[in-house]
Amino acid sequence: MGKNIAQRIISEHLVSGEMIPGQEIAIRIDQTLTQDATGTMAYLQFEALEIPQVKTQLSVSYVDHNTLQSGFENADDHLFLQSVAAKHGIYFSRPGNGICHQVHLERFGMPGCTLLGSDSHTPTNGGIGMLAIGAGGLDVAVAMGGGPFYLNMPKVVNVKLSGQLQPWVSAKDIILEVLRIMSVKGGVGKIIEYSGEGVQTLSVPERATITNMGAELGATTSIFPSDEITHRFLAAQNREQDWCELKADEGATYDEIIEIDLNTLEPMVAQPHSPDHVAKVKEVGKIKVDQVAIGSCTNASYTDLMRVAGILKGKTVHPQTSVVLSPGSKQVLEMLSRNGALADIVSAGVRVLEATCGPCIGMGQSPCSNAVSVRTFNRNFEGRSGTKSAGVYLASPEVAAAAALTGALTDPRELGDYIEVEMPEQFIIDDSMIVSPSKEPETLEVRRGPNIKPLPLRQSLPEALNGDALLVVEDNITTDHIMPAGAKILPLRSNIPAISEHVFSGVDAEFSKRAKERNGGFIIGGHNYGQGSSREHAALAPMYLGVKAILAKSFARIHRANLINFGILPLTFVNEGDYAAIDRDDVLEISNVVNRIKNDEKVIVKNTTKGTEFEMYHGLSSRQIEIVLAGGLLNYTKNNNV
Ligand code: MIC
Ligand code: SF4
Repeated sequence: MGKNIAQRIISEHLVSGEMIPGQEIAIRIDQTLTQDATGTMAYLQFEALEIPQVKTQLSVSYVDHNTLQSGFENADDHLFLQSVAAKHGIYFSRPGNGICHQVHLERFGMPGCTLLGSDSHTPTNGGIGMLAIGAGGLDVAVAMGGGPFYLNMPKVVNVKLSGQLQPWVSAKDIILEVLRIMSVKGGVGKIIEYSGEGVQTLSVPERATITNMGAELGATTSIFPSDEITHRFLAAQNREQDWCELKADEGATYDEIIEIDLNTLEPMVAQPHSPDHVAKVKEVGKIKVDQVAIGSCTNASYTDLMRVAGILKGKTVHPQTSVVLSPGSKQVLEMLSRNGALADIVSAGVRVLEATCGPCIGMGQSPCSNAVSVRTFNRNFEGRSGTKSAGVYLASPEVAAAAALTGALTDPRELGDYIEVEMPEQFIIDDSMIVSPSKEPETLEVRRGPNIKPLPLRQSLPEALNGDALLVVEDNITTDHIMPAGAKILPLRSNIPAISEHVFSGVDAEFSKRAKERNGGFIIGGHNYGQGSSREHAALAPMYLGVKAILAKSFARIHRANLINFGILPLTFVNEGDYAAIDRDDVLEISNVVNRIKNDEKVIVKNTTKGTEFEMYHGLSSRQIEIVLAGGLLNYTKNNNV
């Protein structure tokens, strides 16, 4: 039987398991990437494995998140990352060189290879035909040490694109349409593979916009074929040798098919506070816009920003609207500066930032109270912008630029003639901001600032878990709820005791204090608990506070894996109705847990406050059982010498 693209790459990298959807498999990882906000932990974990040099074909450490240096912490972390990279065979992309996914696409991504990244938007490189998966830093550390990556074999969904986008409709509108159809949990346990004649109308950066935001579906990853367009993109990056053709076999089958006619799409937005709350711009109407933010790993490519420059050229942004732009990479910024487009942007009154994540992760540029902020980003969770009362609308660069000029949400088709932008035949290539690893690693000292605290570890799983229901939360709780980011909290990423004070702070300011006073306990969640980012701090900090298990209706993939990696049991309700019968502060008891898990039995939870009892599934593979029993992946890896 013919294979689809995802199955082909997985089969070529399969280390163990059978490719049956839902069953655990392990794959070999060719390349890894980290970014600074998850990277400090990942490299502390890599150091704990005591492996001198990475065993991957290529590992890159990027600095793009924690770039606002309002104290010594971030700068110290950058030095740690640079020195640890040099010592262990890792390339280091300096702050200012760009957002990890964009730079990786430009300079390193290779069709047909596997990429594991400690960032949930790692699937961006699916735009170039990589099997690119986001994971917690510890999984990436293990992969750097040559270990395989374990995941459940996903189903493969085929999104067939026909027709061609109409003027002013863009790649962002395609992924918003997919989100409208599938929802933020519709992609869990699935790979989204794109095909159809519509694919040939999309450039590599446009494809990358789509695979990037596939993360918001909860999908394992998304992937495009590698074709002549991919070939030309790589040639324009002086990387023709990295190209290979990649297409589904004749007769390849899929678990699900979704058809989208590009001709019928219109400019769209995702309304607050969820990426799947999608509507047409003209349906939402001309609401007043206080802020426009253009950039992020979703929409800050050369063509995206050239179109923005073209729209703004010779005009001035609306006097009531603050407009900010962060380019995706140094390459993009340099090209825009050399061809004059940056001057058009500056002259229009745009506030230009460095090539980093910036406002996307609340690293500055938080909007005003009750603001409407139109952003070309991928997430609009409540409070993520740094302003809890703000409503963020996710949109294409075209919609954002139209709002920048008019001060209101505006269908860009009202702007008149479409602005065509050609893909360059040759990008400006200058890798001087990428530092190669040292040739004499043994002579190097790793630099550790006072903000870098040792890794907390968990003991092996005890016979019984007792404690209070510390918090009861709804469906779709994001890792931004669990472990908020932003300019004030992000600098504490290397300091678990300090960052743990902020767990759930936007949901319940007393959570951390309560958890500590009561020696930990349980969190009760709805569906899709832990959606969003790969930040393992959303597991590591609750672990530090003594959280023993999460009782939820269902989990997001990366977060569930992170919980297991840090020895927190992710349990799902056998009867979802039992969720409603638990109140905050109820005392819960799980006895004989080790045996029950070992014997693959359901776990029984006693609610001693209510005098009730109910069952939970653990759903762990035999390997995951070993990890949980050992108190986490680091203990397991060291104990087993793997
Ligand atoms: C995000 O977009 O939420 C982040 C910040 O890039 C995270 C990683 C992190 O929290 O450091 C992600 O997407 O994984
Ligand atoms: Fe950075 Fe935002 Fe992309 Fe996360 S989603 S990697 S914060 S630009």
